[in-house]
Amino acid sequence: MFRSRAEKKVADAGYDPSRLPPGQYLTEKWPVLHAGSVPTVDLATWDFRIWGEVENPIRLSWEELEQLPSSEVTVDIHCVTRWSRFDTTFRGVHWSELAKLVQPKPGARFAVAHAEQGFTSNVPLEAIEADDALIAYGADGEPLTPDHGWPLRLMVPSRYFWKSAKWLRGIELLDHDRPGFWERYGYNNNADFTKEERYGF
Ligand SMILES: Nc1nc2c(c(=O)[nH]1)N[C@H]1C(S)=C(S)[C@@H](COP(=O)(O)O)O[C@H]1N2
Ligand SMILES: [Mo]
Repeated sequence: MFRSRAEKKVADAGYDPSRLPPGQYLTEKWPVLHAGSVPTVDLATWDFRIWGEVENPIRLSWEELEQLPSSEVTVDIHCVTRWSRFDTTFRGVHWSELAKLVQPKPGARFAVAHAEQGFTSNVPLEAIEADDALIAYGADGEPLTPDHGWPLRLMVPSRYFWKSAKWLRGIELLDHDRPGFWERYGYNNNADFTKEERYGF
């Protein structure tokens, strides 16, 4: 038996219903969600920085970022507004490649993603160290579209999708946690969708 109509729909679509986190429903489309507007980005002046609790802060141009080894992962994404999308394939640079360059200090435990227009999101460092997380520039075989974060976004599949900052410009490592944009607005700091950590601390 299914716990909900939403689970039955997942099974009818040919997926294992246990893939649907509590309180979510499956969508075939990929909705677009963000505060503010889609920023205008010029790759010629664009840069990506990593700073904070690192031995060697870096600033990469688009060309330099593109030349780093890339990898691909296929993940399910879960928005706090209750839609889930299964099997999106992302391409990008794994954190481990960037960690080789910056060398996080032993005290580095949290990451703040910095995006265009001052948007931020925070995660424990383990969340971006995970095998299936990426600093992503492609999805489903194409470059990201502007509304999904082109040229670069964070993709942290272990949390509700608001942690996955679009139009990413940098990552700051910290020895303490610092709530980001939606977290300060009342969204849950940890955002584990398996526990429905949606709102409140
Ligand atoms: N820069 C930026 N990134 C953001 C947001 C935002 O407002 N600004 N919203 C987040 C939220 S709430 C969600 S659900 C996802 C949506 O990503 P999508 O539009 O690619 O589905 O982006 C996240 N990343
Ligand atoms: Mo969201």
